[in-house]
Amino acid sequence: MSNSSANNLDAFWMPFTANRQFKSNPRMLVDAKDMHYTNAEGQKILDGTAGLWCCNAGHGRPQIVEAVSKQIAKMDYAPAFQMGHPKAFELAARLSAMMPNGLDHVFFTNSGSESVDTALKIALAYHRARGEGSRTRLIGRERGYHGVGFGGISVGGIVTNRKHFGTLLAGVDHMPHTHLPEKNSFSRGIPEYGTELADELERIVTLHDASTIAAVIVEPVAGSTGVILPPKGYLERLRKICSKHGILLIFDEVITGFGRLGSAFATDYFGVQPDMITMAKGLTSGAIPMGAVVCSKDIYDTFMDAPENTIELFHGFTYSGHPVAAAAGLATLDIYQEEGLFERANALAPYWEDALHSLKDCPNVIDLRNLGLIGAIELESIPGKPTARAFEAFLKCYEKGVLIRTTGDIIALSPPLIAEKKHVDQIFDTIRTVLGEIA
Ligand code: PXG
Repeated sequence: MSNSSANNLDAFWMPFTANRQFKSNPRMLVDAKDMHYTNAEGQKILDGTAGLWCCNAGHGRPQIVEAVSKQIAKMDYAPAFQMGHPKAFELAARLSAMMPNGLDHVFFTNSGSESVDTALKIALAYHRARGEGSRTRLIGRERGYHGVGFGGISVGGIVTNRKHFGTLLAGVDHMPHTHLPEKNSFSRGIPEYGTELADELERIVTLHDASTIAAVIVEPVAGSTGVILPPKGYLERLRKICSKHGILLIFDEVITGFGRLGSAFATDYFGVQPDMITMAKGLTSGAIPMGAVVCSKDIYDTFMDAPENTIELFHGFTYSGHPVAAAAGLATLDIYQEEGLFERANALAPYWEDALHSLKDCPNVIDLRNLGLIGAIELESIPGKPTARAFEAFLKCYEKGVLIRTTGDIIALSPPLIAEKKHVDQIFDTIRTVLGEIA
């Protein structure tokens, strides 16, 4: 037996974390309720990030706790293949009812990464089922984040993944990102310039030929790489180009789903309908891991053309539609609905926007971006030390009792949708103070 103790932090190899930095000065969270965490020192920390963009209903919601407890006591697990249980069907039906018409079949996963890889596989198998098996290319975008599976990092556009993990999937191409600071800095909401960047998809189609392309995947609003917004009309144009060439359009709504923009999904916010939507995070308000891919009727029906006793899609996870996760999902959707949390986010968004843009004159702020209850503060990097300034801001905000998230030198904010004006004030007052202190 190894000599373990509660204070030994060595064994846990932490994800996406500077392990040695953390372990030299741990930030340990031990409790969570509504808008706040409590750390091991007993300090209350205001959650400016909804965990990691996931706890949209806030923390420690009794309805979710009760639903999960009841389900785990009643039936902890049921085989996901060739067997079923009622709650997965119920949740799928509820989700499908939240979707625009025609997006009505739900495949369950356990995370955003699994949702993305699932959607990409469905796209490939769909074309093959239609007799267009030559459509094998996948198109993503620079600075896209689609999780950490091999599919996701291949269509994603993050340099470090390309540097560290080899050649990735073959047959992937990328559109340019839509971050145009020279034209769009300090835009409020959707930026004006850059619609024509969607036409790069036409160039890529011309290069590879439409008959080789299966799908295009984008985040309607890119989150992880620093909040990159789609220029006015951009997503509409992508939709048109995809439809024209028989290419499936996938919206990765892992962060934009479940009210983040003040509507149920980004597809509603932008009025642009993809063929598939990937989701996770807010599906259970972060309480239990769960993800899903919602597909169009056309995609589902295409698979259902196969002989009746065959497995139509050769794909699935041990925990697809896990009963406890499904119970958490149902309770979460109830909360969203009963408390009108998406509408509430929408109502708070103008206040949020004003509060964010009040930081314009703070030291080293070179851009501010927002949509719904998302905010980004881009800081001038310290020469030769990229990421250092934002990380210092992160540490100082934490000391002062506010949790923010940073990527590169960008501060990204996404509070739970139950946030009130006083929380918004505390988040931005703290950041203003900290930016002054670290100038
Ligand atoms: N797609 C998108 C658009 C995401 O934002 C994933 C897929 C992957 O989800 P999973 O559940 O496999 O992690 C994500 C995840 C951040 C941050 O701070 C963002 C994510 C995860 C962790 C941190 O920006 N997004």
